Amino acid sequence: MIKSREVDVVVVGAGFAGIYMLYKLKKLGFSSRVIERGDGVGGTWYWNRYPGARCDIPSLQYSYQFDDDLQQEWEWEEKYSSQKQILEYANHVVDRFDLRNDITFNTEVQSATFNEEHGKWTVKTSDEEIVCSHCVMATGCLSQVNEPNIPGIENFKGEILHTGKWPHSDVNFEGKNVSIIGTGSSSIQSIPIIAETAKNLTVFQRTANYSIPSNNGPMDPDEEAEIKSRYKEFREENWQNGFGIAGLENELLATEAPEEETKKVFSEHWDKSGLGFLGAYADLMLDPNANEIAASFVRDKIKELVDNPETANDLCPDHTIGCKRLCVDTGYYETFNKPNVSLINIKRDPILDITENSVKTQTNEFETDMLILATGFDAMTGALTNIDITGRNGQKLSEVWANGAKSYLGLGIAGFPNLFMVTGPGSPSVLSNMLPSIEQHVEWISDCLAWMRENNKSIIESTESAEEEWMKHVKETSELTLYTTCNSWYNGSNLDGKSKTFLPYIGVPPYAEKCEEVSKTNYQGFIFDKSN
Ligand code: N01
Repeated sequence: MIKSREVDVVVVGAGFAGIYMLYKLKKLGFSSRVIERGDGVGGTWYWNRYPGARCDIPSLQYSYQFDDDLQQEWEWEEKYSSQKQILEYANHVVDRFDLRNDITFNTEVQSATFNEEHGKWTVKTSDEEIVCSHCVMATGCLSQVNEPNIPGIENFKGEILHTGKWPHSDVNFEGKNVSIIGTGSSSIQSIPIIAETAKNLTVFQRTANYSIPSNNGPMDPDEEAEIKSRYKEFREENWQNGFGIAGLENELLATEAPEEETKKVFSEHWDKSGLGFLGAYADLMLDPNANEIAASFVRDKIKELVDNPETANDLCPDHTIGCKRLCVDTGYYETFNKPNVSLINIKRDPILDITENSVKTQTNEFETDMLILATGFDAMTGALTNIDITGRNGQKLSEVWANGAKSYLGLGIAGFPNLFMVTGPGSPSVLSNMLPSIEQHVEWISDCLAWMRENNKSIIESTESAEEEWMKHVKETSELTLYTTCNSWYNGSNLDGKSKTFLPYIGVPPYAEKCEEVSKTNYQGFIFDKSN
């Protein structure tokens, strides 16, 4: 029997966004329910358990700051924490603030429908109908996996795994012929570890990727103590640079520096900065000549690290560095020197078919016991369009977004009243440090809900004109940079049939300022209690 209940707010997803949203709603005294499809919290860090999964933003930054005792007391083991410790942290936060009982696990939201007559949403799961005033979609930017339809894949008799929904039990590669498709961050992190025990590892690469060594290691106690002694200030400083991440601020231009100096600067960044490599100079994502200096530095490194010149050439990307998400690795390129690892450039030798026990390319056949899809996600929109969301006048979100997602500030969508997104398309999200961005959105949404309650407003929605103007600004801002110059999941071009729209907003400080201005002016760009 379908149960039904009514709450003020339904939150979809119990990743870092859903957890903090729930914490804030409880503090404000709103009744709420979080629906989570996994059997535990953690979102991305719950699902992406592939070998080597870790965060490539230092954990002292990729963590909550809303509670000072929490940020002071929690001890990260490494500079870049493993998926395991990040998941432990998510669970710790949930238990510390007593949030677990407000989450319904193992439950997928099937639909959310706005009832115009009552001004309420009905959220349906397989066994429950929840009526609520507001819906907060904390569904994550990288949570709907991309499972490509490769000819013959249904005939494969071995194990098929996806990095984005990795099994919870140990996966054994020993003695197996493993094939992995895709060479993004997930693949680049897992390949060195799989190669340690697999009999053979064959990597099918469609597009080579730039990767910078993480130089990960145990947490430096002096650095930790120094940051913790001025944590608030440290967080505020980071929030002031374009991506909300320390080490990406620089005013020097690569195009104005002598060649010897750029080599020295890039070498220093290669040895210590990980993602911060792109912060070596201010013009790397603005000027193609500057970008090429950085790109050719990395290509030279690849050629130094990889013994076989043909493999090295295939591993050298030819696109703008940084316009696909930069990868950070531990021993990725060096892994191709192992005798059990081979690289197949599928642009030159395309995959034609998957059989019961092999991957067949145009010129070869690779025996395969285990096939790993490291093929990424329907990023930023997939988790939302996968739910049957119906707003005013019966409009379906999947149809409204068919030609590209539109939103006001990545928070609200015209025609979908009382529905908020955390780090939705049109906000800095994936081009920022996600944790502070999540906190900023959750705080903005909770302030708005509290303001509505105080001011007797029951319905909020963004206007079409505010949305159009904002998305125009998102587009224009992206066009000032080199982020739009290649195929990437930032612009939907990783998936056949997805509209090519650049979705993240570039620039944390102006974005945060705009959000503040909107709330200070009684939510300019939103309207309240509109009647039909
Ligand atoms: O996914 P991806 P990911 N046939 O989309 C290829 C975050 N993350 O899971 O480039 C053959 O980057 C595709 O090829 P192409 C991070 O933000 C963070 O690795 O589209 N190949 C590509 O090589 C990251 O960017 C961490 O030509 C196909 C690969 O599959 C994001 O998640 C760790 C194909 C997919 O790469 C996604 O990373 C891991 C097909 N049909 C991930 N379809 C941190 O460290 C796709 N590909 C925080």
